Amino acid sequence: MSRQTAVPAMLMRGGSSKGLFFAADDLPADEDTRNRVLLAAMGSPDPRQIDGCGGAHPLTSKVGMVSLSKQPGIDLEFLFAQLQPGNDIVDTTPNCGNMLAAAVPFALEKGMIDAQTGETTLRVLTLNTGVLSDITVQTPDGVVSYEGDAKIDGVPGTSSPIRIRFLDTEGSVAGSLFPTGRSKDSFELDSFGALEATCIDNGMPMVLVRAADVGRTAYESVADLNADTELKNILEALRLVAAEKMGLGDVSARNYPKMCLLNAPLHGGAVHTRCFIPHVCHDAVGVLAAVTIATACMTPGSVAEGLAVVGNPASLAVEHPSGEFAVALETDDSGRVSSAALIRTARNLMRGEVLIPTSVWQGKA
Ligand code: NQM
Repeated sequence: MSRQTAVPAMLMRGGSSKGLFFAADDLPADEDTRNRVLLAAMGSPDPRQIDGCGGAHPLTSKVGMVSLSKQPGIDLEFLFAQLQPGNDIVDTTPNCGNMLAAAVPFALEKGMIDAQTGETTLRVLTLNTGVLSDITVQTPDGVVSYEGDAKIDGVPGTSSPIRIRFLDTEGSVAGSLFPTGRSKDSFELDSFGALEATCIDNGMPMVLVRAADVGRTAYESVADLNADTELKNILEALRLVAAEKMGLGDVSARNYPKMCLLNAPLHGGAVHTRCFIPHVCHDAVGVLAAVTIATACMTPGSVAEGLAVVGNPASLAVEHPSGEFAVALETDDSGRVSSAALIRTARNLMRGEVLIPTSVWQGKA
């Protein structure tokens, strides 16, 4: 018999992210104890996460918690937690559209809710920010299917498609789409001078910068950008002042706003990007980050103006280091983006129990 506390869990890939999924009821109800359990499960704050299940990278150091909803018209509630290799913060403030993609497969695998035959669509409330989405998973014979023809860049091979339609992403964390009140601001940085940026939140708070304005192209490799300390220092200085102006306060210990360099598309898409989340360069682009960037491309006066090539809002490709991310935006009569649809894939990689030292949690009474 193990002297540790066994907590049922699944290791799941959600889009181009990966992490542990739990039924919320299987975790401690008290938030401080729950956070200590999650840190132990993932192995943070050790940067290598050697004593836990985390993958020593922000994209593989994530947790999803799922429960049935008691609210009318909502099927599931999803809570995302970002843990970082290297610190002991369990951040449940921002969204993660990639991990969200695995929430419905997890609930179906766990038997929380019955699948339909063919496809199963559930309405999911993301508790982090209150965002609602309709998520459709392929369930031939009433069982989740992971095999199919859908390809998402940043993940090898093909899988069964998961359709996500976000219903209300505007101002998810910052309260409004343009939290500074403008589609473009100029910031005076001590170390750099004046720098123009668009501060925007359509599901993810972001600060967008023209790559040329910081002497870069956004066509550099992820490895080169991760080694570019001068650039990272400029972006962090901008992030801290922009966040204050966005009403987000002191974000030095937060993983948002995300930073993004923009340039003209190279491969027929709408725009080319290099995102920082916020201190590591993303190998692809986040889901709600892509929705937010695509929204900026449609906005007159943003820093994307003059770079972005916007044809049909129903098909906007955000180019990133490992390919492109297609977003379909719907707009209302005033031109405001009212919903965003996209395809992700996910896979259950392992199911079992995560073992937590009893000094961290003795389990439920
Ligand atoms: O923007 C990375 C990811 C994400 C978040 C990050 C995400 C989103 O690629 O919705 O998915 O921005 O830290 O998983």
